[in-house]
Amino acid sequence: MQEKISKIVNMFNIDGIPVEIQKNNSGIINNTYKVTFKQDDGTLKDYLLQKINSSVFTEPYKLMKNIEGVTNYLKKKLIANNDTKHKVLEIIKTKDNQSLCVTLSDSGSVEYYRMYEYINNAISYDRSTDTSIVFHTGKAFGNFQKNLSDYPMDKLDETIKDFHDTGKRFQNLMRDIKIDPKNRAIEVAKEIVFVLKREEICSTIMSKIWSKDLPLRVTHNDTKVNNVMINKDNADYLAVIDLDTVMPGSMLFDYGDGIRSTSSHSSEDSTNLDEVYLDLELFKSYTDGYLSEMAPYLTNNELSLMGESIRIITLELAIRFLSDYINGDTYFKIDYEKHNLDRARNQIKLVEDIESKLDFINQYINQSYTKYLEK
Ligand code: GN1
Ligand code: MG
Repeated sequence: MQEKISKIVNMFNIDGIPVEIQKNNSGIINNTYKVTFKQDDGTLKDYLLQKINSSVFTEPYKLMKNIEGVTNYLKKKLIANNDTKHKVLEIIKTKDNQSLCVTLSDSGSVEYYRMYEYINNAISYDRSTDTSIVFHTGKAFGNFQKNLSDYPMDKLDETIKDFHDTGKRFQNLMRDIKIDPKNRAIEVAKEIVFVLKREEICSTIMSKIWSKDLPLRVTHNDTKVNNVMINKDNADYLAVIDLDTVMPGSMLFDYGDGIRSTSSHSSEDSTNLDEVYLDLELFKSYTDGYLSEMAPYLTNNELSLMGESIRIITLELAIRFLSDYINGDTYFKIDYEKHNLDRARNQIKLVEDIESKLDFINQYINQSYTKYLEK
């Protein structure tokens, strides 16, 4: 494996020779490696190599075109705003000036690799209980959306069709239960009933987008806490990463998913369900961070659905993990047989807890909105 990876690494336009390759295990879709180069002057420099999961992202060139467009635009915004504190992902091209290195796997399938500059002096957290880090994670995604608010949406390709169409995810689950290729549906009957009871909320956001009651914006669509690089020195954010799903969408999915992933008291696959609940201090911090950037830009309809969006996106993840379990674990990477089932149960517990706290959540969002609108 190492030998193959170093061959791929050498296809990129980088000075020096690769001296170390380390696998990085965060992220449950693509494969990521940290690669250290010894440069011609003897100093070391790190890069990030990723193998794109091409059964999830079926058109890698379109995806890279999206990322090139968005990162170039964001770089110009940083300069225009005199923002020297934050960074933008930097794509490293291949020696023949392509954004992707294409190779064949041992079984003959086509594989796509890309390289980024490594963001130094930064950490990405899978979970953090530090309210300052959570505030800055919310701020990072709010700032990302704000800076892309005038990016021409027609330049973006849809990298995964119907990605946050929760209603479609629900229908797919119904289809998967019928086919039930691994005879697992019976085992998850209780979870299926939980989802069935909530069918109605699955179409809340998308139906309002179709009726134009909610605006489409350029959104990130995967606002997991580990998709923000945090500055080691001061807990400020350095850069938003994982831009594969940047597409036209609703800010509601970004905000809701940000809360789902930063503010749960336990990790996404924890099986100790008593410890899975929405931590309100973290929720408040993320909301403040997000609204400190985005409050002036939101419509009334967006504002009024922010609380509900947390519940909807968490239900969407429960549905996706459940579908993947029923289908025999073909989408998300798993570490053990029932990993997707544990993730689904975890998200279901989180939905229940969010539901019990919705009044407080809505009240706090309004309070925070008013505070940041006045600033
Ligand atoms: C995946 O690749 P990663 O880990 O950042 C997934 C997200 C899910 C998340 C759940 C393209 O994100 O939608 O919310 O796992 N990305 C894709 O952990 O499906
Ligand atoms: Mg990621």
